[in-house]
This record gives sequence, C-alpha cells and structure tokens, in this order.
Amino acid sequence: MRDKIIKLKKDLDAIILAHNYQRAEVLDIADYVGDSFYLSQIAKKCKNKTIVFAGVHFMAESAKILSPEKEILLPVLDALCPLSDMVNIETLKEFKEKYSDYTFVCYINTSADVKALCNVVVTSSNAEKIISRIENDKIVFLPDKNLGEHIKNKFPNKKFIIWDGFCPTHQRIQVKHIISLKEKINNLVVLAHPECNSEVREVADFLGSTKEIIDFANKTDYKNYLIATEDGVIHTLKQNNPNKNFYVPGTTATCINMKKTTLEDIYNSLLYKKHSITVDEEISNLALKSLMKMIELAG
Ligand code: CIZ
Repeated sequence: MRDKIIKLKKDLDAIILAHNYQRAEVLDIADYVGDSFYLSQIAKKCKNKTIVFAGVHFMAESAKILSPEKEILLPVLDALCPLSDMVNIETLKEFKEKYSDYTFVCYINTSADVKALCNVVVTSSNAEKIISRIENDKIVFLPDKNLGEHIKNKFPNKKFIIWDGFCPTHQRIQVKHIISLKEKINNLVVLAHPECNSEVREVADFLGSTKEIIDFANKTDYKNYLIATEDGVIHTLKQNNPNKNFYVPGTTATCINMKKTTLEDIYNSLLYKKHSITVDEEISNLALKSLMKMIELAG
C-alpha cells in the first residue's frame, strides 16, 4: 500500500499532510506532519494542486478556506471533531446579540460557520499572544473551556465568558494516572496540552500545543517524559528521541476520529478524489477574515 500511494501521489502531483495525532503508518507516509495551522499554511504555500489532509474535518476545511483554488481531500468524511461540534450556531448567534460589546475568539477546532461568526481564530500555540494584542478587555472564548480557563488565568484584568465545550479525549486524562506514574518513575517530566482539565494542568511541568510539546522534548535533556495529550504524538517523539522514554497516563488518550484514517483510505482518496472539501463562498470569506486576523495578530 505504501508503494502504491507513493506512485499515485507522484502521478497526480499531490502531497499528503498528516496531523500530529494520526496513526503511525500515516505519519510515516506524509510529506508534512504538524498541527492544523502549520499544515494549512503548507497547503497554501505548496505548488501542488491536490492535497490529501489526513486529519479531521475542521482541519481540511481551514486549509480549503486559506487555499480555495486547491483541491483539499479528506480521506474519511466522518473523521469529525466532537469539540468543534459543541457549538450550536443558533446559541452562538444569541451570544453575539447578548454580548455585542465582546470580542469573539474561537479556537481553530471549530467549523467554518463558527469561524465566520467570530472576530479572530486562535490555536493553542498563539492564543495567549493574540489575546494580549486584542484591545477589548471583554472576551468570549469558544469552544474549549480548559484552554479558555488556562488563557483566562494569564489575563486577570480581562473579563472572560468561556463556552462549555471540551475535547473528550483530553478530558479522559486523569491526574490520578499521572500521580501514580510519578510515584513509580524518578524525575518524570509531565508535558500536557492545555485542553486537559485543571487538575492535570496543575501538575504539568510544561503546558503547550502538540508542536510545543514535541519541541520541548526534542530540546531538553531529561530521560523520562509523561505525555498528556492524544497519544499519536508518541510516534514522532520516539522517532526524534530514541534514547528518551515516553509514558502515557492510562490507556485512554486515543482520539477515535483521528485514528479513522488508514493507508487504504489515503490511497482511495487519491484514486477517487475522495472527499473534496467545499465551503460556501460567503461563509468561507467571513471565516477567512477571522483566520487572517489570527495571522496578523500572531505575526
Ligand atoms: O491545532 C491543532 O492542530 C490542535 C488541534 C492541537 C495542537 O495542539 O496542535
């Protein structure tokens, strides 16, 4: 299957982008591996007209909004993000009316419709920087309550309204699993994603996005790391650091949506152009404004 994909990819002048949380065999065949925003930027910059995005729906959609002229293929159409589905558009419209003097900040894990109704998009890497550059001190943050609380704590003088969403995978990571591993393994350094709950965030030695977690482990010289995020990152961490040990808390940090895409799906995606992502033009233009605002404020 690997050889067939490589040949077809070459024939079609396509590239494969894979999110950090994908299966190991998908990460290994990808041209680029990273977080959703990095991959969207690669999709925009690359010369290839066809891009297979091995990730979940909102990621391929963001890439399409940034590069409407390109064909963005999502191999598995029901690879969805439960967190992004936690925003009901009608409720968001009511919030916008009720809190009309607030700036609406949405995490990149949202649908195009939600991005279109917000003022600026953020990622977990740039949320703090972007919010520090927003002049309005009244912020509605959606949809992840854990990332929202983590950011809110950095800005005691700003008023936050935080949506009640969460990532079910990160929510399953429990502090008791971290503490029991810390008791067994000496000098265990805990690297956690801010989508984790507050108890987990409190015991973490470092909090960051997938990219920041990978960079931290690459650059530091500890022996034992505990990784509190979706377990797909472990493959890249082990590849980059064969002499370090990486532990996971319990067995629960696997996102079933991220693991839906197989090599066969990628092959079929290239062969049958499955599934070409489209976004309504008006929604796309509005969502693009929020994404461009992120690029401007993060710069
Ligand atoms: O921005 C992303 O790709 C997500 C969902 C998480 C991260 O930290 O990379």
